[in-house]
Amino acid sequence: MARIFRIEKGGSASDTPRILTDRNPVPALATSCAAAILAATAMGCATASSADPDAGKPALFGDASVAGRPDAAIQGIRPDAGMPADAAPPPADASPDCVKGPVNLLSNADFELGLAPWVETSGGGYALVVNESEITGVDAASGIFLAWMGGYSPVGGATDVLLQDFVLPSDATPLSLDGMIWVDSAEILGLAFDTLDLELVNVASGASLEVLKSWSNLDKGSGWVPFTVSVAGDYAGQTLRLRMTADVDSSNNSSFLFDTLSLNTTTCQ
Ligand SMILES: [Ca+2]
Ligand SMILES: [Ca+2]
Repeated sequence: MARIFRIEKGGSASDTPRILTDRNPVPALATSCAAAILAATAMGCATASSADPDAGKPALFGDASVAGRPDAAIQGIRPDAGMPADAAPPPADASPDCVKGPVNLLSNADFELGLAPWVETSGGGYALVVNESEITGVDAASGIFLAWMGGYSPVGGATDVLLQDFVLPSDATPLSLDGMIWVDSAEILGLAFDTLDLELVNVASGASLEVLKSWSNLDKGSGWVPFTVSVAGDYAGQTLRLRMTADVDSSNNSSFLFDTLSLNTTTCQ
């Protein structure tokens, strides 16, 4: 129908130049064809005129099957002819550059850089990250620096706190902590007078999430002891705090020494 419509419209004087330019350089043919349409059908008109110049204008009708049509040739040489329009995009969660591997989420985990980024609070006003030379008979488990909690017994007791915040990646699993501890104590009775709690804290709320492990004067020994604890909860994506809290009473010193910590998980790197 479009073809017939355009021929008829081209019959007007005002439209003739555009029609000629677009599709019919021979007005006589258009006239002839129009006459044929009046006498027969539109299909008959198209078939009867083998020299119809419109046959060279495929863009108007999209018939690529006609031999010699310009668009047929163009499609034949298009470099992407016959190929899928585009390769399927990768899934949104694909991370080709991600290689999962073990990481230690703590910074300065062996204390060799001094205090930062650990944060200390000592009831007795002591530095909690020290050089091994400050403790008689003790060598650091790694390097020359270590954490020393307690070791004094003031009236009313005291509390030492050493903590570090860290971000647990959203894909991090599982989570565990290992390190070296040395508990020394002058306590002689079989009761826990001096204690140390190692726990995870939610930084935003300040709430304790898990007490990972506790020690007391009852764990006293004569050297470094390795320890490993697993985190039970799923805190992926949260900002957490690893906190060590030593509570000592007013007599018989107990010391809790830490070194070579590693907060282990597996995440993209
Ligand atoms: Ca160390
Ligand atoms: Ca004590």
